[in-house]
Amino acid sequence: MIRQAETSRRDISSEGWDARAPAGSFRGKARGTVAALPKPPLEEGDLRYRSIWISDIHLGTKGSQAEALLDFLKYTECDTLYLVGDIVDGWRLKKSWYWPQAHNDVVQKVLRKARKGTEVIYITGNHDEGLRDFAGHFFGGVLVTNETVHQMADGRRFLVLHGDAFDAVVKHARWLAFLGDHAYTAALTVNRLVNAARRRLGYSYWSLSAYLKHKVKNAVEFISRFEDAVAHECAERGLDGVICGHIHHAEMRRINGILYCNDGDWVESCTALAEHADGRLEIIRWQDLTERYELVGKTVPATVEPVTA
Ligand SMILES: [Mn+2]
Repeated sequence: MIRQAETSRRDISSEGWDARAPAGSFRGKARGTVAALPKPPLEEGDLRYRSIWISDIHLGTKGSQAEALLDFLKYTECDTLYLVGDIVDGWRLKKSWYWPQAHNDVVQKVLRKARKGTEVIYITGNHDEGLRDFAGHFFGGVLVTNETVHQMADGRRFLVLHGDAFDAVVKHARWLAFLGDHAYTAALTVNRLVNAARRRLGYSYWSLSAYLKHKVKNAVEFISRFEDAVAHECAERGLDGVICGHIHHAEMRRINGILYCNDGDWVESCTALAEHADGRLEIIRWQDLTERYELVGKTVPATVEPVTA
């Protein structure tokens, strides 16, 4: 059965997820007093992490915050960079070509990092599902794969995947919960087969986010169903946590003993997930970095205007 989530934000903060997070430490403080103090300068590559996860960049669409992402990639450095799907929006590009310089610069920046020693892993999403046929191949030093398991510095093992595989489960959660585990597993398989068939026939992917927009009242419920489904799959596989994207909603919380992490997006919220050298995880919000540091040589204004996808 897909159990009701027993979530607890207390669990996470008691482990120090929030308390020791440098980028998030200004949250909740009076912004007026912070602004009056001189900010520490931040130069290229100053923010070092073991791993960084970013997803849902949607390059090739007007909503993509490519300039902000370029700066984020400039000030951060990591051993492993995970691109967790929907990086290039293949569907939109098929409909109408939109490829400004900044979008090209993001691609170049990532390839440059790969050349200079960063391990770059591209997990496919539903908007870049054309790449799914190339899983297991390297492109310019970037490994393309559909999902992977990441081992944190402290030994914990996390499933890393985009998350669209759970769309059918989210959509039909009510009767699946009633029918139990076998139906849940079957739904995952059906979801994969149906979408593979749609892709071969040239149909576009059934979009959860578009569906959510039509069901605004239920958005919160859908997000929690998604989180429960992903965490359930992770528990089935005996892993400690999961890192995904897809729903454009950054989050880090415990669901039935599983640490559910979502790295958010670079269309609306401009967020990433990062692992520190000791295995500690943190959600990084670009807005927080611009407020906390004096960004030396940044290319975009400090305030990122959110754009709806
Ligand atoms: Mn997606």
